[in-house]
Amino acid sequence: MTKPFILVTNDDGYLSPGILALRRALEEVGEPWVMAPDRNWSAASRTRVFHKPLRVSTARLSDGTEVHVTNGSPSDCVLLALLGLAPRRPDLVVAGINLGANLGHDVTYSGTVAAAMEGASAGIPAIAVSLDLGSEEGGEGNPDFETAGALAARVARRALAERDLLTQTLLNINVPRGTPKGIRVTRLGGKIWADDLVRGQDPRGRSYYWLSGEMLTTPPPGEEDTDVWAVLSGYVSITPLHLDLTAYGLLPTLRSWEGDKL
Ligand SMILES: [Mn+2]
Repeated sequence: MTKPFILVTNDDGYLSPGILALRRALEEVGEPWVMAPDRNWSAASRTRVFHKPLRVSTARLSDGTEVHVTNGSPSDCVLLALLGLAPRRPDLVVAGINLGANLGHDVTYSGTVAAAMEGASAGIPAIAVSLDLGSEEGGEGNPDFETAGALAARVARRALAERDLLTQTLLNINVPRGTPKGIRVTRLGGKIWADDLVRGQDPRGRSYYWLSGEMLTTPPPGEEDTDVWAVLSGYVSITPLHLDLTAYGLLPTLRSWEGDKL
């Protein structure tokens, strides 16, 4: 039997230690094939580069394995692979391991989740894997890729076994800091950042604005079933997501508007 073919990508760029750990962990599950961005696209969401040509080259990770690298976005990586650059259609798309959690409303900013969305949109089971670094995000830190990698491999095996269930759906996995207390299957929580605008002046006397903020650090009470609560409480969170953003609850009320005179 041929091994499952697994497309691996990320939004932190191919030099991120997260993709190295993910690729290695997925070798236990199938045949990983990497197409990753040549730079950091964090918070790029589902960007699609169509105003300039994409280039693809090969490079090597620090363990010597060959990867494919592009100037395109995380979503472009998946599209390039699906539209002919991968040797065959992937059985699974896995994005990560992202340096920083992707929880609640943040999933719509995330390039990691967007790459998994691209897989889901093509009808391929997909997984996004992110590691909470708290305030260390973007800094030095000492991320524990062992736990996140092992978890990604375990969920990948399950996703492949349930592939008929996971069409048009992705699994958003977030791993907490420290040793996880367990696994929670969750719904999306809310806003996890208290936004802040930092104003300053550059050396030429012009104003600049830096969009910044503080991440929530305590689990929001009354939201025990959410991804935000789970990760801030020390649990691994698995949230099934789909691309249908329709607010079904509003449809019956809004349909009365259909009778309005134009
Ligand atoms: Mn990222």
